[in-house]
Amino acid sequence: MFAQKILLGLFACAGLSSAIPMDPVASSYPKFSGSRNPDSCPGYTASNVVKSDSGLTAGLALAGDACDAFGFDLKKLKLEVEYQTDERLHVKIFDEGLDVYQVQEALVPRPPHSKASPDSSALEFSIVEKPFSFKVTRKSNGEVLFDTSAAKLIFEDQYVRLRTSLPKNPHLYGLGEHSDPFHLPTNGYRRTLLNAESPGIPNNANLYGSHPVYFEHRGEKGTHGVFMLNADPMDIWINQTKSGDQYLEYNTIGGIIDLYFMAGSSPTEVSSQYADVIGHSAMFPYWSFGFHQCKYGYWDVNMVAEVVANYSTAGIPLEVMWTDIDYMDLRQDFTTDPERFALPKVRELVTTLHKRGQRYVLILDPAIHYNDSYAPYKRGHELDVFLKNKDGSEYLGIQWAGTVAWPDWFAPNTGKWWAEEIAKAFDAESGIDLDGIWVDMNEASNFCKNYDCNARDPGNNPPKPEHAPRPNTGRPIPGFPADFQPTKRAEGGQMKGLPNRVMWDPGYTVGTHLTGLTDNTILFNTTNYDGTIHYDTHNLYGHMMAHNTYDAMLARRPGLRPMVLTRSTFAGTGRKATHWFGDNTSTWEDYRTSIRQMLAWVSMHQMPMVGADVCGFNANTNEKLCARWALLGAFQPFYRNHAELSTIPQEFYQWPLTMEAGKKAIDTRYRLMDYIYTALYYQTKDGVPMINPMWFLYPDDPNTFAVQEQWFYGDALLISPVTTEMSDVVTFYLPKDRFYDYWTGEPVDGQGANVTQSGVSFTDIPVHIRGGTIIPRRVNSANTTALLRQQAFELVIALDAKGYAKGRLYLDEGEKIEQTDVSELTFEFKDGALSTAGSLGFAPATGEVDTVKKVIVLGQASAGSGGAFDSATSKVEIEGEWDLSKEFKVQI
Ligand SMILES: *[C@@H]1O[C@H](CO)[C@@H](O)[C@H](O)[C@H]1NC(C)=O
Ligand SMILES: *[C@@H]1O[C@H](CO)[C@@H](O)[C@H](O)[C@H]1NC(C)=O
Ligand SMILES: *[C@@H]1O[C@H](CO)[C@@H](O)[C@H](O)[C@H]1NC(C)=O
Ligand SMILES: *[C@@H]1O[C@H](CO)[C@@H](O)[C@H](O)[C@H]1NC(C)=O
Ligand SMILES: *[C@@H]1O[C@H](CO)[C@@H](O)[C@H](O)[C@H]1NC(C)=O
Ligand SMILES: *[C@@H]1O[C@H](CO)[C@@H](O)[C@H](O)[C@H]1NC(C)=O
Ligand SMILES: CC(=O)N[C@H]1CO[C@H](CO)[C@@H](O)[C@@H]1O
Repeated sequence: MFAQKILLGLFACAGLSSAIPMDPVASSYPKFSGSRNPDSCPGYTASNVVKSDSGLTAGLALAGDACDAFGFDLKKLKLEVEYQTDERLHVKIFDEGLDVYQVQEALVPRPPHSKASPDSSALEFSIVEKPFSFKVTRKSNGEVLFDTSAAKLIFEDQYVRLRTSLPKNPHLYGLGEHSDPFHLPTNGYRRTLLNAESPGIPNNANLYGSHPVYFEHRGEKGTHGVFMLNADPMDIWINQTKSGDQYLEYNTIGGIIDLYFMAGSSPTEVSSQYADVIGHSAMFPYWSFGFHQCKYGYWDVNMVAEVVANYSTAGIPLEVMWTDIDYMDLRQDFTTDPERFALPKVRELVTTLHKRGQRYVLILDPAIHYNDSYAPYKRGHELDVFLKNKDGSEYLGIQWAGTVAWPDWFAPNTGKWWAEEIAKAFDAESGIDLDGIWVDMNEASNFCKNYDCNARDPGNNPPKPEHAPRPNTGRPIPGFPADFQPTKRAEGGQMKGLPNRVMWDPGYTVGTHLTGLTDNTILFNTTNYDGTIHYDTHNLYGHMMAHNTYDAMLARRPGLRPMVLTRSTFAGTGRKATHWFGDNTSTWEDYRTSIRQMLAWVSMHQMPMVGADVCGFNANTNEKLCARWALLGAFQPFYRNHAELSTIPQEFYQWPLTMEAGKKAIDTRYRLMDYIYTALYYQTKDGVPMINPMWFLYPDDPNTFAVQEQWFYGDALLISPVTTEMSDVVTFYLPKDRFYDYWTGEPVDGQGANVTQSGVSFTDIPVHIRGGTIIPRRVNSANTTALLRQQAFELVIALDAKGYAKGRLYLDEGEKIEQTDVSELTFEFKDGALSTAGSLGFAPATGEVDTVKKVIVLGQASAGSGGAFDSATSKVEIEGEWDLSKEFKVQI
């Protein structure tokens, strides 16, 4: 959540120029004085290559005079190669002295080295000693996947370059977070990874998160993935040399080279292997698939209640109500505005929501109002949880609350303090008994542009909330208590970062959409408690906040799966949190963008519970866009309508078309909830994505490689929305396969060609079932997910051309972390009969139902032995009663 106009206003009054000045303040910092000529760099020579049973090590020495292109060349490096599993190869190049920053193990736990043998590995590592380079080859077909002879390695304190050559016209994906084409450009393309406040989610720019992993698809020759575990700001160039040689090049301003090669060879296998590297997604509660409503500008608790009531009156199921920073007193975390969101009244709201089977989620920002009479600050100060200046005083910035201090997530008490504040403010008995937490502005976003900002100047404070005229407090800053701890400094050999680096304008300039590297965030020279500095750890700030919030919610609601939504992320954040795509605009362009972003997040970044702000965040939406978006969002994992302060209201009940579309969308989504919940479960278990890009299921069909406006919801439902303004026509691709129209059940034979469908009303969305699949769904929808669980099931069997189909269903209680009674069912249809198998431990709670009342077979040539047969659509429907807690067979 972000109000662009406020920031712009702030910049204007701060009067800063857009050029990045040389650091005028910190004369103690060395100025950059390198050659800026990477072509002159000598590269490295390998020696002492020692092979072991499952890898090799070597020493690397600078092969000539230092070039000091954008920093100082490191003379001695080490190479470590591990065949970790048969499908995963780990290649690490780091400084001999172990000073260079390495991402802390606790933040991104490393996968185990299972010591596979080079002989059994799908990949082969080969080394050229002089000039040093290495190659990774797929053994089965000799495909060279990675070859660093494309350019000499450069390893400096503030610049690391590694280039690999690639085949011509490579099919590359991933490298989020961005809003660029799903199928990445290959010429002159720069991907910057530098987490930043990004209003309008611009194209070709760094956004809120960093996921340095790419998937490369080579059609029938296989798919592989490459993950670079480096959190420093970086540019990844995908470009061609003058002579047309294709390459991908990492340019980081620090850290080491830490590469994980994942052999695939199918795209879903790469997803699974990546999940094994950075951690599998958490399982999120059943209710988190319900429909969510939020808006910045629900300016009092009465209005929040009114929105809930209006949804009800309109007959549109609302599962989760959210409140943005409006609820806070003076924009301070853990407070409620005494007039507009009086605590007793908010408590009453939550009690009422809970009684109705609905949920409540609130926002928190990382920045803590710097004010001695603000208890969360005071307690945090006493526990020494805030980032420090060199002199031990707290490092200050400006955020919604005005002058703020920032939690240092590395300090020993910070997690505990955060959890205690959450426990206190959201205590079920005396506070707000919320169900989930949304963490925002955690890149971290700082309204101070850079070191030139006087955070203590009340004139810099953001305007007070609209709709809430209150006295201008002015907020003079009190002096610092004497008991501040001096900041710990890094000592050598601890992988905490080299000393004496240039903080403001290192030689290599990453391509941020902000005007400077360390703009509008926590200054890069700020030291963390463990001695690392923000220069290296900046991209991990949101990741840490999200993970700490998960832990806090778990402590607050022991045993229950936390629902934490975060804006800023790093590789592995999905282990504990969900994400929305940030602050975009109510435009058709952004509606389309949400599709390709979802594809990358779910299938490549292992963050399955994602989605865009439905109907758009910034600027006014309209009835038709919002109607289409209601349907689009229903087939994305996280489904929340949310808008900015100054926009018109956009709840689904605001317009007739939107209301009709929203009802249909939610009805369809809810009936399919167990199907998608099952898909999430298998993603958490196996890393197999719950949303499939079309090429994941048709990897041999080149027509699918660049498809970014269609997707598979689960692995059975192909969604092909109308994507252009005020149109009722959509052209979409159908691979050569058997499909069925989801709405009519009619068979549609894909020809490996585009199909144009017209007359798609604003309350329709084309959906096809892929032949060969079985979809469990509820016979009816319901107003809440709790009531939904009281509906019986039906099974939709969509036969492939050979009369075969299979599917699966996972059933559990829905919210507990430790599940004891679960079912993992498989359904199979062959030789004219449906059969079930699997573990059958699920016992429905009182009122819940696990019976199947209907079996629907699509693509059946004749009536078979019973049931109603519709020859026009070749559909058979059989009613009956089958218990999912027992194995059963149905003969058609
Ligand atoms: C960071 O740099 C700024 C600007 O030069 C300086 O005022 C500040 O003291 C530095 N902070 C630390 C922790 O060195
Ligand atoms: C891509 O490479 C070409 C050829 O080396 C070069 O001229 C061009 O500047 C590069 N593109 C960008 C955007 O740097
Ligand atoms: C709720 O509905 C009423 C009646 O249509 C309308 O006047 C009111 O503005 C709505 N309130 C909100 C917050 O949407
Ligand atoms: C701190 O907050 C209190 C309570 O809101 C307020 O009265 C006081 O003016 C604030 N002090 C400063 C220094 O901002
Ligand atoms: C289908 O249409 C899209 C959009 O017009 C186009 O880019 C694509 O190449 C077409 N695919 C095929 C197989 O014709
Ligand atoms: C939800 O509740 C409304 C109002 O009580 C009712 O009309 C509607 O049928 C319910 N919807 C579902 C899907 O049960
Ligand atoms: C990717 C994308 O669609 N970005 C758009 C987000 O919104 C801003 C403001 O409308 C546009 O300028 C971007 O192109």
